[in-house]
Amino acid sequence: MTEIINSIQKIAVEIKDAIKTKDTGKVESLNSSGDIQVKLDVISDEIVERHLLKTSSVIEIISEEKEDAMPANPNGKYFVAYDPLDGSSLIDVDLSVGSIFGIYKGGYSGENIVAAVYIVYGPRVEMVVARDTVELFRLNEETNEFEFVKELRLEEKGKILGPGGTQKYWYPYHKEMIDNFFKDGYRLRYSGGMVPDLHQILLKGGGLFAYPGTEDKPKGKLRKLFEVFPFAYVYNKAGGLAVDGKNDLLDLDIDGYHDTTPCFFGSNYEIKKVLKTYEGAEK
Ligand code: P6P
Repeated sequence: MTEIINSIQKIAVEIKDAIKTKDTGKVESLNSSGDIQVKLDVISDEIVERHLLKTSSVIEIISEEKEDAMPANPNGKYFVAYDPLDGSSLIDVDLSVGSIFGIYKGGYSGENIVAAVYIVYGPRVEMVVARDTVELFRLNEETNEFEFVKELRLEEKGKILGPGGTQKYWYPYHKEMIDNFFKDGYRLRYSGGMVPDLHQILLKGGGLFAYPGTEDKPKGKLRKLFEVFPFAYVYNKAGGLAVDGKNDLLDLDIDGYHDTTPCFFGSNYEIKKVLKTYEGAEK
């Protein structure tokens, strides 16, 4: 596991440099989820692939940017699913973006995830590593080494709300729930980048991030393997909860590598409100 985390640190430094120097133009291709790719998506994917394929403890990798898994080292024991540059379309408006890594043992499912790592490329470059606890590291740009900052824990109840999905297509009961949170004084914090949005809630004491099922996307938008399971793992290990509206996200399996799911990540108080709202709710 340490070997993988060391590889991810090298990946982060190279992607950080690429973001600052490479063209953010679009390429003529779509990724496996049908998202338009920018050149940095392809560049970042190549950086991750190069490092993980030579990481001896990795047996297989799969990228959000590619249809299928890729064999790595036959004697490895970890399956790594990753989103090399989540929210890349935000780079051309100079907003923070991130890389997400789910580390699985025995195959790809919520139950098989054994660690999660994400990187935030913002005014600083930070890495969060979730194993038994959740640890924050910050890149020392002079040495290009990540330095431990602190352990992260969620409060029982927070004050930040990240309401994703197209509001026009929210189910009525979901809209009422979100409106009630705002009436309770929650602060809206939503950039359109899952990594910085969830990082902010984690570091600012908690709250709720929601990307629900909607009339136009009943299964939500965010991908189980590359985005949802890793952040569900982080939030659970930080003392919070992560659900699809009814089930713990880490109890879910996958039908295909690129499955999506409605997802809610947050402090216990807010997630219990979500569960109560969605219990028996009619669409
Ligand atoms: P919307 C970025 O494209 C992403 O996959 C996540 O990082 C983010 O949370 C979500 O999509 C934003 O989606 O529909 O609000 O633009």
